[in-house]
Amino acid sequence: PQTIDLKDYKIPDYYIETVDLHFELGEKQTTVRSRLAISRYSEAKAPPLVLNGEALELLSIQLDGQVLDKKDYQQNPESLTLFQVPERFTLEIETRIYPQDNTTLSGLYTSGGNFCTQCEAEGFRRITYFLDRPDVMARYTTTIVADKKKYPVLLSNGNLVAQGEEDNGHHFAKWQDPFPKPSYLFALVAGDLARIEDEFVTRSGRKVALHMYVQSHNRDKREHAMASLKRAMAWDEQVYGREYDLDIYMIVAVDDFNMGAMENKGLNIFNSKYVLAKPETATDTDYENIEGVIAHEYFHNWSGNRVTCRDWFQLSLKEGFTVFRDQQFSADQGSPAVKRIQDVNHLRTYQFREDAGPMAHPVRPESYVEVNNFYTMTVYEKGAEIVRMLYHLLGPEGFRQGTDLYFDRHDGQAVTTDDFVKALEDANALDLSQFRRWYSQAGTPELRISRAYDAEKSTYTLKIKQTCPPTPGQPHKAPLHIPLAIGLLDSQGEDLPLRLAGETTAVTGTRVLELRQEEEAFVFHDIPCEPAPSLLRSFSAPVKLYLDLRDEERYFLLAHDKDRFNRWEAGQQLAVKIILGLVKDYQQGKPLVLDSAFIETVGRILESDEPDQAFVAHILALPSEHYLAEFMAVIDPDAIHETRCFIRRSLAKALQELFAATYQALTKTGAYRRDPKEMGRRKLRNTCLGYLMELDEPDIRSQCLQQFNHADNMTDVIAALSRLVDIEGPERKIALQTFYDKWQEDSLVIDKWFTLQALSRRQDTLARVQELTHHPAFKLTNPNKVRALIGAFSQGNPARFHDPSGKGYGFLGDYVLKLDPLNPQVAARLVSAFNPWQRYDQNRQELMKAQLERIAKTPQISKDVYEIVSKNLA
Ligand code: B3K
Ligand code: ZN
Repeated sequence: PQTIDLKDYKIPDYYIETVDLHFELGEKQTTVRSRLAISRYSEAKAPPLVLNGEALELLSIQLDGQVLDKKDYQQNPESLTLFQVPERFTLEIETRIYPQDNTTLSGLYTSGGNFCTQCEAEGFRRITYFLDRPDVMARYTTTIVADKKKYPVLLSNGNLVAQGEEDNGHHFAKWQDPFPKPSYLFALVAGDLARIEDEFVTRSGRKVALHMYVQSHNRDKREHAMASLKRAMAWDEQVYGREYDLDIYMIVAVDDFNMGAMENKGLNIFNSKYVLAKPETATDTDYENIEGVIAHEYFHNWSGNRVTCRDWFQLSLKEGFTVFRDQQFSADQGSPAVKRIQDVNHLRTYQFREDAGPMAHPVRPESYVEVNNFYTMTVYEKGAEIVRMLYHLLGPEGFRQGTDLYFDRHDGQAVTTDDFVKALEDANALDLSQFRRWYSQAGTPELRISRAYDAEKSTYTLKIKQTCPPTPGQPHKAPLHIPLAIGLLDSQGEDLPLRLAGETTAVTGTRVLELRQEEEAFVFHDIPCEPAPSLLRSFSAPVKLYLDLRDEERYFLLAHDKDRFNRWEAGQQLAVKIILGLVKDYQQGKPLVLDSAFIETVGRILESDEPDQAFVAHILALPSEHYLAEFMAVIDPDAIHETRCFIRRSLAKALQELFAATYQALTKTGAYRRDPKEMGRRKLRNTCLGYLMELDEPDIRSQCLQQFNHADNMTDVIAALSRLVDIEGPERKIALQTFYDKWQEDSLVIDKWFTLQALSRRQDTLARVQELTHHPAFKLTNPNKVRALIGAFSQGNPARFHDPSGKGYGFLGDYVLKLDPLNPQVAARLVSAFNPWQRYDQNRQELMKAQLERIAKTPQISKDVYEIVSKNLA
């Protein structure tokens, strides 16, 4: 397979101004007629016109009304080349495709009997021949013809301009999108779907019809998504001054979808998992995810659609920025500290691991084999962190001025991450040249900090050294421009006023230091006593921080820091240190003993009157096994798992009464509600239940089963079931069967049933997962099912996946190979579970490597899987 390089980017030789599409949808085949108005850009020469196309049957081509002869063009599996074309012309192409057989879920395919599309990144070329690249922006008109009974709903981008009946029971709809767009934002939907209508009035008074389409049995699960959409629309007006621009905004939910959702202009298509919710079937986390994804896709209308990417190397231009926007939005809906904790947890667990492995790449990658492999944690989440750093550096107002200029300057254009930074720079008269390295340099920077207090001079000095480990293709790194938010606490826990040498006034509260050198020192004056340093507040930069705090300082920060993120972080650091210490003991066969100061602290937190109960629950949660693994030179999944379980059990034993009393005290009063307070209550209560279940006592087990049986919402049901799946007692089987019997018709709920079993701590989990792949509800062609079972097992259950026998690896290898011919994108995601293989012991390394080699030498693997596997073996 061929590698595409950023340095080879050239502006297109030809542009397409208008696209007129005509679809005849049928059960067996679909024909697509496209009329393109094309004009040459390069004037000096007349280069051949090379159109992208894959899996297409070419029926005919006409140039300015003349049927072309075979000798006028050349057809390849991936392109169609016309050698001689005029400066301006009309090209008419007719192709035939087979959506019913399209298991890749890219291009036009069917899901549950309905037609839908997914064109990002390169799916449009699977519908018709085209210049399928984001810098070719055209105006689209789309006519859809289909059987009226089977497909009463016919949708595409923009406004409906005509509809009517045809003979033989067919009908048609014609849609016109006034905004020029790249082909990846094209969408079409046809099917039998229920429509739910609402309306939003923009602040300038424009009425926007909001239409949501779901399968009719899901009608009762639509409210939350619709309400979230309206909140997102209002928020984008208030916070970014961005209004919606069409008269209609449509959302369609489908069950078969490769990712979360897609921001097609005016016609978002969603994985039903991110739309459908009612309290009985969706957890609080599901509700939060839906709100976040609905907002994310909506925000793309400006950050992505009105201003789009020049090429796929610029993907973070829209994704990093839009993730940052959805994070801000979600923070504003509930507890900002909790949102930040969740996002940082996710980043540090998965993005840091990616950045330290064979797939490490800059936020603006330099090359790819398959662009779909670059919809990564790095492009999305680290990309969002870069935008967040800009926000810290510019402040809220400067940042807003920058984004206003960006949207203004580039509306209707396809641009680069550099254009984004330039707009922020120009609006603020600030030099961001060093900052730009964040886009081109891969790897997680490390900050080593030492501190010194001089009582005589009343000065406090922070010495900071920054480094960044080498990553594939980047052995040496240059220093970055890093915003480091800090506070210094006096003995009462109050922030000291901070004045640096040379300054006349002090700043009270958090202050942002700007690091630029490999090594630098900051000297603070008038510091009356040795302070406790609270560094990297709210995680102001995506870096690893090394600072040798004493335990008592961490306990102090956990109790007093004004920055709530750092309070949580102090607790996490304590837990990491204790767990890693015990991991060593475990490896050396020593008896495990849990530090009593830690137990006391956990007790105090449980008893505290902190009103944000979700925040308390996060403090009580031990770092995940994956996150702990990041701290080990050679990852020992058994030791991590056993030690972590030991600590949970020890805490439960020591604090049993307190956990039980808290669980009782947090019992629901009144009817089910879903607001931040109630969600926090449920979260903390279920945290207590989780600890109590570590004791595996009959009384507690029956209490858990009781909760499982009587809860009126899925959050509490899942919390109970996720503990029951670990135990040996009879309650496990009973609960799993009850759950299945009750929800077997609800595919999204059954996904949860698969996942909980895949995540079970039990020794026989792999055998059970294998058995479940033969369950009638499991479908290899449905990505949600694959992720729920195989994805959860291989990426969410390290103790069982990394069984030293290698059986877990063999199982994953088998399924990668089974899935690859059907859906390469999802197969590539699965195989990525092997990415950190070199971080394990010799035995596991060899076993994982054997699977990678087996996959690599399988004939005809997709370029998606090939790219991941070959980078692993390089
Ligand atoms: N832009 C889409 C992702 C498309 C992924 C293609 N493999 C969803 C999103 O990020 O909003
Ligand atoms: Zn996105």
